[in-house]
Amino acid sequence: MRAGNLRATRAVVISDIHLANGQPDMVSNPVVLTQFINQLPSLFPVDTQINEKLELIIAGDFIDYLNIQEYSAWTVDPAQAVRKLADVTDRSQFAPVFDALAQHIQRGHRLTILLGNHDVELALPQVQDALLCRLGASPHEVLYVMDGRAYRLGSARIEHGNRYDDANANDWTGLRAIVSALSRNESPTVDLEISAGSKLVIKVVNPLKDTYPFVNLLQPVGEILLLLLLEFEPSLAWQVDMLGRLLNSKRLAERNKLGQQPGATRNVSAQADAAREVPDDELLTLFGDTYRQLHSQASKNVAAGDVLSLLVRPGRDGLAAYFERQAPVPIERLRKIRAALKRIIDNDKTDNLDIADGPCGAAAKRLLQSSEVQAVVMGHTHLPRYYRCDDGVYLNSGTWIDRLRIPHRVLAEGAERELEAYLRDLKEDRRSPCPPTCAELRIDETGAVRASALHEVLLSQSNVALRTLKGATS
Ligand SMILES: [Mn+2]
Repeated sequence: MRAGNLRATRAVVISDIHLANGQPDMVSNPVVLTQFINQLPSLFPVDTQINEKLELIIAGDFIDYLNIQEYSAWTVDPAQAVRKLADVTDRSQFAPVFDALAQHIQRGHRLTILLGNHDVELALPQVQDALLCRLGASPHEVLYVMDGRAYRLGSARIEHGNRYDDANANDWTGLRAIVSALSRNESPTVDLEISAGSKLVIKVVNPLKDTYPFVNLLQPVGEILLLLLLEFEPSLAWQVDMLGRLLNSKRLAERNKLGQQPGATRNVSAQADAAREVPDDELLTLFGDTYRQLHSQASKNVAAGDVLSLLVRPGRDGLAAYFERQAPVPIERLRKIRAALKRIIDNDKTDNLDIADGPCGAAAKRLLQSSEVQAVVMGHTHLPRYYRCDDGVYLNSGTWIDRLRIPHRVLAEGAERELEAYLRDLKEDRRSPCPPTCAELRIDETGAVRASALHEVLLSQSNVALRTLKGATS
């Protein structure tokens, strides 16, 4: 049986917007988002003959609580979490985004918000109330899907996708107990298990943002990124043991390569790891002991207080310090940086849209095997995707943050000085990001997915326009 819908729907999915107030902003042009929401009815006109409804679905990581000051991996106090939300919605550059959403609801369109891994606080009842209040909406007018289920819209299944990334999975069991208590203004009696990914953002990525404003734009946060950061800031090296332990649990990210149905999500960051990966020979040659230490940490659980003593502070031998005193960066170091960056790009397969890669892609293929499921939409990876097979279609809605495009020429052998110039530009926060993307589904009144597409959203003058990358919906 298909999930009941009985209403034709033109569904637009966006995700991974990461609105926050930590500097620098991950979304440098919120005007595009505001315009996009304002123009939804004309960009995606509904078929009035069949009484089609327009629905905007925000599929996780809408707000980035990990990047709202004061930084914390989890804000359980509802009053503080509400204040942090207001710190984002009140910002002059983001307020129009929320005004546009309010207008979207006022016009009678639908809004559905799913939970991600950077905005777990949106599950708190007080935060949900505050957001409704900001949008001038009643509980009936915004659908929150924040209990671990996939959003079922006809034969489509929509979810953030972090369920298949053990290092960033949500502790739904703990969260449910907490929100149950908070909905009655009781005090929660359990602690949330905070994911290893959240800890890495707070302990390593955020402290380096002032010096290297692009670090939180590099995805995914993992071993290669840490090798890169070690080349940026050699002072990190004395803590390599700690990083290795954190990584060990971060490497859980690669454990569920097949996108299998996960086990219990309680204690997500404390499970034993799986088989060791094969070490990368080139990285071993270039980075030697550092790589060995990061990569071959004995399996240890990450305890709650384990990373508290981790201290990340830019030093005199840091890349930033070289730039400051206009000294040339040693070639050897640039070569290591190149090796790490190359792997980050290769991992991304940035230009391949029509693949179902990684654990999210594998999970989507598995979900599509059910005859009831015709389309799966996820976010989380920040990589837009449109993959079609006999069973249906998998879309990834991509991201609205400034996704870096690293020119291949600066990564060529012998182009070390060009790489240095590129890094210097990045350090000055000169970016040329990829455009944001959205996924679209047209679902008929029987619940069948009739059409699907992946679009880029481009700003021209003060309006936005769509460029369809894959699929077609009209
Ligand atoms: Mn995410």
